[in-house]
Amino acid sequence: MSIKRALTIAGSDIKGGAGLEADLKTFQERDVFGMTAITTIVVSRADLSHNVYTQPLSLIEEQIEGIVEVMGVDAMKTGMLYAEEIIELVAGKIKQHALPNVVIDPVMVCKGSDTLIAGGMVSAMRELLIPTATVVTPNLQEAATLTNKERIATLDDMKEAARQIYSFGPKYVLVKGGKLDNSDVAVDVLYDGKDFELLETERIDTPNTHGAGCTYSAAITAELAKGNSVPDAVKTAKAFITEAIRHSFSLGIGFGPTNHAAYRKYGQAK
Ligand code: PXL
Repeated sequence: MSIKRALTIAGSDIKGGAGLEADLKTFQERDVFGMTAITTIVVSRADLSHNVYTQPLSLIEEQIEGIVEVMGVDAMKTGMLYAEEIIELVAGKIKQHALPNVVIDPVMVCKGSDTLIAGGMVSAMRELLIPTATVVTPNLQEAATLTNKERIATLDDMKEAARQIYSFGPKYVLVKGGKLDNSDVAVDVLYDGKDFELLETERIDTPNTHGAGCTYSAAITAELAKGNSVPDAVKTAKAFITEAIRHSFSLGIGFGPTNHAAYRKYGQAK
């Protein structure tokens, strides 16, 4: 049996809907073997506060070294890295080991909390991490922050942001427009430095989208691990996340999770 291996370098979300928990569930659903290097542990409480516990740099490094030595990697993604030093470390490891099929999800904030992640983080992402990306997957807020814009309000703004982010050095940019104003479709823009491809689905109105970005980028990672091209990987992943949002549910306190099993159970997986 030869199963492809997907690594997530990400934070743990104790609620199980986002972070490396979402990644592992998605990897399993898409039939790749999931592995983790844990950067932070995010603890949510009943008052909707989050506490983020960063793991020591040496521990993060040792996890990545161990995975490379013992398991090998067919594709990988990054999620919450949280601190400038962690971004630097992870970007260095991706380069040092020439890790293939790198999906960078430039996570900056969690839903329900507006504390932007520490200062030098954004420039470290721009200068060190995003250049390692096969595909970088900002949402509208992340794309605005990365390009020093107040906000991204139109499809043209999304394209312009994609152009600018492409100039940081990734192979592809996917700007996710799920929250675009006055839109009844969820349109994402994929840019390869030449052409724009628009991926459009209906927009599903639900508060239960906790972990949607993690899940989408994990699905892209899984498809790349299996040898698919970036445009094909993104299309399958978009269908996967659309079903996961359509069949999302309320669970616990706060925003509910997406349904990682939905594409298999109700979608077009067969
Ligand atoms: O969805 C962003 C995110 C990423 N990673 C971790 C998180 C969250 C949001 O809760 O907890 C670990």
